[in-house]
Amino acid sequence: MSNRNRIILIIVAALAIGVIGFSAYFGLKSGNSSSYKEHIAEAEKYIEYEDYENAILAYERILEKDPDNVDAYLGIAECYAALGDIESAVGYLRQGYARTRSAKLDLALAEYEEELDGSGTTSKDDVDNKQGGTTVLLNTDAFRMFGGNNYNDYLRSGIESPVVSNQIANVRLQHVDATVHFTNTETQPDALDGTVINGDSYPYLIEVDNAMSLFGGGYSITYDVLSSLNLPDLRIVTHELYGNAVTFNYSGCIVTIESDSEGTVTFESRNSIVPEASLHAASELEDVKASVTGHVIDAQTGEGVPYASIAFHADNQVGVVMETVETESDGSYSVELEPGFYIAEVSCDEYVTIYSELDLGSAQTEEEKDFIITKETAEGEIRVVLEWGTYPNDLDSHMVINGTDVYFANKEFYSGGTLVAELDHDDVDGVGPETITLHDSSFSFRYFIHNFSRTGDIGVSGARVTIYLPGESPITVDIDSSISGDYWNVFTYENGQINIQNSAG
Ligand SMILES: [Ca+2]
Repeated sequence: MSNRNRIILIIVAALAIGVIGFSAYFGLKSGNSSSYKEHIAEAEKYIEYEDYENAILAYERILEKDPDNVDAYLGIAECYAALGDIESAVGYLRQGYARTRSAKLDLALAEYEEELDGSGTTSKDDVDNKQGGTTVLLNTDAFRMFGGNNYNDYLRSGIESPVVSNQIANVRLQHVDATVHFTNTETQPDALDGTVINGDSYPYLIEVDNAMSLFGGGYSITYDVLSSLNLPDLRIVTHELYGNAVTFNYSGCIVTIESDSEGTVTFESRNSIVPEASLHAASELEDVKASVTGHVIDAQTGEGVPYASIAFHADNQVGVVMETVETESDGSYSVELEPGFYIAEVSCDEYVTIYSELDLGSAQTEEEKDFIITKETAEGEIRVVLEWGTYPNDLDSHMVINGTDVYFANKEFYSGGTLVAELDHDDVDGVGPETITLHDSSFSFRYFIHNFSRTGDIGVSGARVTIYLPGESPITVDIDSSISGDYWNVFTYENGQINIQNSAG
């Protein structure tokens, strides 16, 4: 993920000329006969993510069109109750009952009124614990970067100018709120030469601004929840600087985070991450091979592709082939590679061959890498495949054709009884793929991505969209990492022309 900008297929952000510039938001609001079903599906998915504010907005959109919709009143009341705001829940139910005289609303109203009389106050603690328990996930991409990157690797992924004083060089990372520190140590005596950082050296210390960014965000995390993540060597220790701290080893990092005496960590906790590579002399790191494992996955089914061939080229796609492997019957593969930069050429009968980069830092001993490939498209078909990193959990692809949005809540679009476009499935647990196929390329459309779960920023999601046209090389668009907000406008397709946007929506 750190090195995507090197790939040859990359499409640089281009200004789309003559593109209709309406905001991505209106794609969601576009009215049509199935919008009720879509809003219900949206609201239910928001509830799954405990994003009650957006669920309420989705129910309110139903009420705008249909003020007598009993399910929408009930849904809103449930959301407010989940937020601990029983008074608002009761308010909505009263309003709904006054309009509809529905027995269902009357019953719910009685239950909530009883709860309101009983407790009087809201149960914010319950809500916090609930959120803490379900949204916590290990930020594996960050740990992999901290454990594997030397100075050259950080340079490639983007840094600000190093600040050197007292023989310590502090390097601020771009796109990641963290500082990496370099200095000469016993194991790395040549890390710094005056103000110049040696490209092969590892930071002796890394600090993140927000300790919770290591766990997918949020306010705090208890020791119980940390324990549920199965972190190797996790324990509470006394620390000379922090007082109490939790410590664990993960992905080549020794991690220490300030905590209270019970081991609870908050977003403000001071922290230090030490890459184990910085503790070994350079000579010990030579001849260490990385074991790379993963799957080749079919973009439409999400299943492994058996007997696909992966050729690992050194440095670039016409470079020497260092290793070739074939996937097993479940689509899995494993290979041992020297540290370095590779282009993997993935091919299989009836599938479009892809080229994908693989960056193995010199301290890396394990790497997981999946490759997503898709069958050749038929004449007149266009297939668009979305993939991304571990965070956010849920990005959604949207293809808007003639004002109809094809997305998770409306997976198919028919015209005159013929299926024109379909979403294969909604990936909700990170990485992808999520694939939309347009069966009739005489239709124009625009394609955008929505950060549904918001468990991470879209700009650093590593999102990549690959556009497959029959008989042509696939076009790859990697998200511009400066994009913020919840929407990414990727491209439009009009009159047979693809116009890359790669802009915030
Ligand atoms: Ca999704």
